[in-house]
Amino acid sequence: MSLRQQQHPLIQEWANRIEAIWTQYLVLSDYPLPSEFGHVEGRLEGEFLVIENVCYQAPPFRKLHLELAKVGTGLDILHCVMFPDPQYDLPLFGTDLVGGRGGISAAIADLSPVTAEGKLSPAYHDHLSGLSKVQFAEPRQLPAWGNIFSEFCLFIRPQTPQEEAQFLDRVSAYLSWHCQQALTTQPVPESEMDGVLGGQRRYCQQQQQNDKTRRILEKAFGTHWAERYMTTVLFDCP
Ligand code: 18B
Repeated sequence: MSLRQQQHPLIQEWANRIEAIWTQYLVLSDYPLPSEFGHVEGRLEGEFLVIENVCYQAPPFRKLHLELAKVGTGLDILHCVMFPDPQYDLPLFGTDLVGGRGGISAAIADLSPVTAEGKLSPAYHDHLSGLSKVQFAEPRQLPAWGNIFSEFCLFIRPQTPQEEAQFLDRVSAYLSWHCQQALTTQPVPESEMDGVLGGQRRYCQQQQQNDKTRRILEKAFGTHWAERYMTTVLFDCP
């Protein structure tokens, strides 16, 4: 049985939808992830940690990364980030689902701005502002490093199957819109590329401060490996 089939149902569904939306809108080709990182296994406090990575490139994205991880039988994780080519002033789409036996504890998705002013473009801002309002019983508080996220960041602990479905619908809408928008976006002039790159770098630096992610990787694979993985596979910057 594949790792995906052993994951929490919401994780399976979100992973399938992400791939379906990518396939619908983008022209995917393989991304050369170092082969040692495709499928990874380690041990965490006597429990097994399995990681499976799927990675593509597709104009105008330099890297589309979807990762599924399972820690023992108790913790399932989905992680996904879409990195645009630095010639495009596009936000970074990122999402994380973390689930235990008690259900999904963290469901996060955002379109995070990369420009110096930390603002989404008017097109994104207007579109996202215009979506119907959604309410969740248990919104969660972002940690301090989360100042990279936009005002449209969803971070919740879903309470019911209805809330799980509502989360999926909303974040699928973010992702579909983002793919369509990306395809019509023009490259920035050379002089603005540094600003975009700087924004992507800042996003990666902040994400690398997520101790909850780092701790799991360190326990299973050691500090050195965790650092390399977080800076080259999860949040690398050109
Ligand atoms: N992340 N997550 O991706 N993380 O990668 N994640 C957790 O219920 C992993 C991203 C984000 O409250 C938790 O508290 C592992 C992206 C935020 O301090 C665990 C991997 C985003 C939090 C993990 C992984 C992102 C968070 C705790 C590699 C957003 C809350 C779960 C496979 C776009 C942090 C909980 C806080 C939490 C683990 C966000 C265990 C190992 C792309 C904001």
